[in-house]
Amino acid sequence: MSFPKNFFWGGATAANQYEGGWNEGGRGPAKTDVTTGATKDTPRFITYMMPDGTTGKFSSFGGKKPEGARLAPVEGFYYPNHIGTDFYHRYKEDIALFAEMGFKMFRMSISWSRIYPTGTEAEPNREGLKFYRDVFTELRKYNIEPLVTISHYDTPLYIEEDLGNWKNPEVIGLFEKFCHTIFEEYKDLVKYWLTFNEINSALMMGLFFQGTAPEMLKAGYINLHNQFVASAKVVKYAHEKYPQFKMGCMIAGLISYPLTPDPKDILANQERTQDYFYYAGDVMVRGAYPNFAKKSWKKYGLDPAFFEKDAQILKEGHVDFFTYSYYSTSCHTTHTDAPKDGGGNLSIGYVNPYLHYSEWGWSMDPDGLRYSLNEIWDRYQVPIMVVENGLGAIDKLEEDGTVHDPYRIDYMRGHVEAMDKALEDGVDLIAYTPWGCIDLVSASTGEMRKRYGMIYVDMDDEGKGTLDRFKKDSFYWYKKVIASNGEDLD
Ligand code: BGP
Repeated sequence: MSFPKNFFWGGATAANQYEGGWNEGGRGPAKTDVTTGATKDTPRFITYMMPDGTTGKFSSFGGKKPEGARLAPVEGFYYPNHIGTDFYHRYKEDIALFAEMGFKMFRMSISWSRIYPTGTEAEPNREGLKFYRDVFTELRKYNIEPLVTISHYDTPLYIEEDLGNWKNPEVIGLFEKFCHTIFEEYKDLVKYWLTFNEINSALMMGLFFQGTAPEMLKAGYINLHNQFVASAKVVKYAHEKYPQFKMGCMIAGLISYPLTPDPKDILANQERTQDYFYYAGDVMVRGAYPNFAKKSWKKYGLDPAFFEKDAQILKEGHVDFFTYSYYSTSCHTTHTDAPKDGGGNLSIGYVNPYLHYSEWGWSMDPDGLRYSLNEIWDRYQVPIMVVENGLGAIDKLEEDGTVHDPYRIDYMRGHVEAMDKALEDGVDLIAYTPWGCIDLVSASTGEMRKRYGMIYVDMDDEGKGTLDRFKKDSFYWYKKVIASNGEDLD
């Protein structure tokens, strides 16, 4: 086995899906607090209230609220992110379980609205700061290295609703303030930081919904640019002020293959990979827009000067390491009569006849992990972390408190083997933090039944359950994998 001695085995979570305590400790609301639960075939809705007290909802995938409406939780709907799986109250118990599995690293995010409830306050919320200090201190007690995502899908609602979110360049300053606060506060406890989770998701609309309006796609490029600038500014700041920090990017692993050897498919897939994957990676790791960016700007009638004006700051704020999420791969083709992958309306490409698919229509492709690791390493030559990976599946809690999840063990084994081979290939891979190491709320569907964890949490899609924790078979398997540094995969 080729895993280095100091390899970071661990797990990954995000505050909005895991933490709960949504209206406790002075926390302000985020958009996920007004987003309902759903299923793989129905979209999550965002709810609102009109000045006359009437209420309504619109799809979280590209819907729009009516004039005069205010986003709000309304009666008769269930909001799974309000509770998540209650890390807020149970972090000690959970961290003890992670330590029992042998975690060396734990990926989590800080809820921005727990520190600055609207994002605009002059002073941070001390109670919020204390919460994360307690969590990091608890992790350190077990020698678990925190890996902190600064922004993981939970901008304060006020910024989203009243300030126009990332299309407003003022938000860059608010983000900087937030980062300066947490850097100073946790400088002795946290070393590894990721600025934005899946930053390329700003463009993913175009991938999910073929019919997305060009103005929305155009807005995606502008939002993304402002996030790049925000990231670069705080990376530069951190490098100057806290030389011990390691700053990383986090890109959604939209890895795809041409569906056929038709050269048109090869080109189409290359373009897709450039647009959705390397566009973000190049800016964040190389510190400059790639040449193919000009083509996209032209396509959407965007003025290159808007992007080029910040060239210096992008150059000065490039990251130290690359991280990505990797669940599955898809295929790309110009032959559009081929069957689509995904579940419900969340398709990202075409079905690969050589792969098997999960209950949510996601392909299972360990070789794609090895392939992508090699591609990324060749391109960027900076250390890489796989910070999300896993199988969303329905698990059954048995009467005796056990959960038998051989499908998850098979999935993970395949991916650990793939990483082992990539290390042999010469890739500088330094960490593996599988997603939802403990069950939490699904981002795309809001479901609890789509479980990734090695720890089962008793909670269902209607918010019923004790929130008690149970060790799945995969818990014991992963513990063995970590103890043997990737050698014992049986
Ligand atoms: C990634 C997100 C996570 C996570 C994961 C699994 O895109 O960064 O927040 O949720 O996907 O997706 P889902 O929860 O939709 O199954």
